[in-house]
Amino acid sequence: MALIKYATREIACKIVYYGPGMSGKTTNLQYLYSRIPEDRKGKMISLATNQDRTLFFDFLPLDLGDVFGFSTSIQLYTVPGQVYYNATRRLVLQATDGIVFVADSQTWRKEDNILSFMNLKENLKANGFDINLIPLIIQYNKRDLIEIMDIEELRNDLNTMNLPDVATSALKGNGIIDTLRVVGKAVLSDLRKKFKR
Ligand SMILES: Nc1nc2c(ncn2[C@@H]2O[C@H](COP(=O)(O)OP(=O)(O)O)[C@@H](O)[C@H]2O)c(=O)[nH]1
Ligand SMILES: [Mg+2]
Repeated sequence: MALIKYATREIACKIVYYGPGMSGKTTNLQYLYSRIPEDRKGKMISLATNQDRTLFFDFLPLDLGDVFGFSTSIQLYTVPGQVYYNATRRLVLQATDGIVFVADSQTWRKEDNILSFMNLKENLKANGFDINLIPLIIQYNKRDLIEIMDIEELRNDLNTMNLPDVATSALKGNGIIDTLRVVGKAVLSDLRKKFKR
């Protein structure tokens, strides 16, 4: 749940980048970090193993400026994708306002994507979220590689709910800012609905 401070007119939202290990979640945040102006970003924190893999999470705070008269910030997190880190994933998902599911488009990652998406569903449920209500978008990453699945195949595997989706290359930076824009929009329109209730 977004933290809303009426007295100081501040909103803080949380977005989690989820997906199988090595799909490009950390690379998403690194690219955003490299592109966002100094005065709009905080320090990026990565807790990684010595093989450079996310151990607990990566964290990047962003300042969105004024939204509905509130000064608004977004905190971006990634989860470790490796199967055995499930307790950590569940913990990082707590109180999130939106999710980007980062799929690896490579043909050989088909099964890993599907398993990770099932794992997301389970962990959302365990945290008391309704997958039909939480702002969720799908990213088909690594589109710059050769042996990749068609978008249609990825949609069949992962997006039968017809969620907003984006094709990206986190390595080249294609579609990465767009991804943040799409999920940010979904989170803010969800917040607006909650405000009205
Ligand atoms: N070719 C290609 N490689 C990528 C892309 N995104 C990430 N990678 C590479 O995939 C590996 C894993 O990326 P990382 O962001 O650490 O994955 P994470 O486990 O999801 O955080 C790294 O070697 C990245 O450079 C992409 O869009 N294209
Ligand atoms: Mg990572």
